[in-house]
Amino acid sequence: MTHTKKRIRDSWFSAEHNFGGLSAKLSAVETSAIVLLPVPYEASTTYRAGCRHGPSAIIEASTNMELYDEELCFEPCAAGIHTVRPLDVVDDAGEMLKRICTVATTHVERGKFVTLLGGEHTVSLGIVRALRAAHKDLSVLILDAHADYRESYRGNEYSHACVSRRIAEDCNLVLAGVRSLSREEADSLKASNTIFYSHQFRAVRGKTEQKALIERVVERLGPKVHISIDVDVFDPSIMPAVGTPEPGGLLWDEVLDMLRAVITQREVVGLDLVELAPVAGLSHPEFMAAKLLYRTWGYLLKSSCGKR
Ligand SMILES: [Mn+2]
Repeated sequence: MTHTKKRIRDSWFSAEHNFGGLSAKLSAVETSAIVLLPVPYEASTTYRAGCRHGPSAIIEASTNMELYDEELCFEPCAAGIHTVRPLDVVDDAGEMLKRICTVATTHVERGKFVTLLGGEHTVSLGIVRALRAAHKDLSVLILDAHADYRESYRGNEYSHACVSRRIAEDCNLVLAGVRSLSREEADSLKASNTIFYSHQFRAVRGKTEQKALIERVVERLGPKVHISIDVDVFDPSIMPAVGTPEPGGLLWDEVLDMLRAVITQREVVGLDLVELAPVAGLSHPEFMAAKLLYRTWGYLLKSSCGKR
């Protein structure tokens, strides 16, 4: 971390409050390849609340992060990252998803790579709808400790606990890193062959076996992919700032290996990162989430250079 960089503590509406604390030139919407859409929506959290504070914590952490990527040897921010003003939140999930879809569609139609920053996992449905309209045969890879595959939960079909079920109704769904689900969810997911459990990753011995398992995940995806990352996919020892932590999760390098493999072998058309609920006194979770986004954009930018 640089010690000279000034922390930016302005309000959401300040022009400087954008991902990476980028200059106006590097964050103008017209010239940015990447558009970040913060959605501090939280309505159906069932355990520890706070994911509505995730977007602001991650963006603030990102303003203290090095913008040179030491793995990729370039500065992904040179492609431009525009941070949209956080969406106004309404309680009604149907209305919230409509708003997300409208804003995401505007940017997708302008050729931007849209990244949604939640908030609770329900928001992913909004960007998936926008991408589905633009790309037929969309596959969605969800990295999550929870299957979230219930038909409805506590009478709410738009609960975070149903998000992958809703996505599977319209897209080819692949779940990875799961370690918490009901028997009914396990039975239906087994039948559709779309689930990779965290214990499968934990059981691999060495890089060759790990690579083979990741290849099986990639093979299940069609040519166009949206990636949805619920940060609770990570082991709680490295990512404690989540509403419902589950032991036995994935590690930093494993998630990067999977993202790198998917991005180099498929056309990734969208991304979201959700469910970070900051913990007072801990800053590594939001730094990790900011770096994860930045690294993923780096993979995407490198990969699209190579493909053209
Ligand atoms: Mn989850």
